[in-house]
Amino acid sequence: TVSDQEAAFEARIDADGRIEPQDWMPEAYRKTLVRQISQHAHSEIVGMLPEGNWISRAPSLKRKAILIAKVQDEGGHGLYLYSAAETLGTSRDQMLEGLHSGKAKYSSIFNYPTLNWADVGVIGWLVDGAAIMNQIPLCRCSYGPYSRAMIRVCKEESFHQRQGYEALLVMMQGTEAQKAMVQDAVNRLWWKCLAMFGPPDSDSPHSAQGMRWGIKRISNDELRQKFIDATVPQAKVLGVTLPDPDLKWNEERQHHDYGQIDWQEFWNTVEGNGPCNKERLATRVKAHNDGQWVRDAALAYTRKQQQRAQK
Ligand code: FAQ
Repeated sequence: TVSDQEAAFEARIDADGRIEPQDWMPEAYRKTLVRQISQHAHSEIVGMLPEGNWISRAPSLKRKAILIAKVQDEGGHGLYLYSAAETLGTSRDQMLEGLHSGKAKYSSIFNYPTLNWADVGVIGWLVDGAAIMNQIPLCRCSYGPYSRAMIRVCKEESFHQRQGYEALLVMMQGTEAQKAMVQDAVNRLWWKCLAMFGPPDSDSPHSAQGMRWGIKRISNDELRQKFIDATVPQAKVLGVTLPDPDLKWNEERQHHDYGQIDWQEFWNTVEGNGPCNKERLATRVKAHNDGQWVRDAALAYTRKQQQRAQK
């Protein structure tokens, strides 16, 4: 009966076991996973765009090769995640329809422009850095396919983070103009990266249930704090200032205190009104439509193969 199945599910969650696609699960568990995985997958795919804009303008062959590899990795992450969502019964077409119609969410961070080359380095250092901080606990998420996808994603993200930090270290040993570019990129992106962890715990509707189900292991605010504590010494080595006058070590808490995040600006961006939302969505829809011939050709080829096999 359903109540037996529910009891088995609860027992598995309590024992910190994994739920697999063929297992019974409450509809609300399935729904929340599809919501989060869809949002995560779309973030990877839309996240290709701000950096993709710099592939043709990378300052050297080496930087260009690294950047192409990184952007390709992000496409790959999107595909693992769409596959993970398929195991929950939601097709890739359904998810793409949600993205292209503006209904589905993706990370707020990708709605800000990349204005100079240092933005590419800062995306690696801070955006991938924040992504890793959030995704390491997801490697222990209760849903098997999602947790396993995260292991490989995290390995690749850590290469992304290192390449960004290294690119910035080189720029910080360069000319005054190069150093100013790095500082400018940090100034524009720092606060947006802090918002990547989601709203404060007190204002996060999905947190309590997500924690209860072992989808979320560490809360939004705790991860944000860990990220800040890890980043401050890295900024010092780099020689940049993090743009927050309230940022300082609190001996009693053994953490850094920090200033107020502009949550109104965050929600405004999440709701579709950030500086680049329209441009990002239009680019994505165009890329999808321009790729129609590839999907048509692949389907025609498969059909031909099937017909031949039947003869
Ligand atoms: N942007 O109740 P909560 C990357 C939404 S990394 C937009 O706290 P939850 C790698 C949230 O969906 C970025 N929306 O929700 C890369 C919910 O709305 P809904 C992607 C946000 O799910 C690097 C509402 O606010 N990583 O792409 C954001 O418990 C470089 C209430 O929030 C992931 O997605 C936001 N920042 O916690 C690629 C990781 N924050 O669904 C390219 C997986 C919250 O009710 C270049 N996701 N919202 O309409 C998660 O861990 C969680 O979903 C959270 C949010 C922590 C993001």
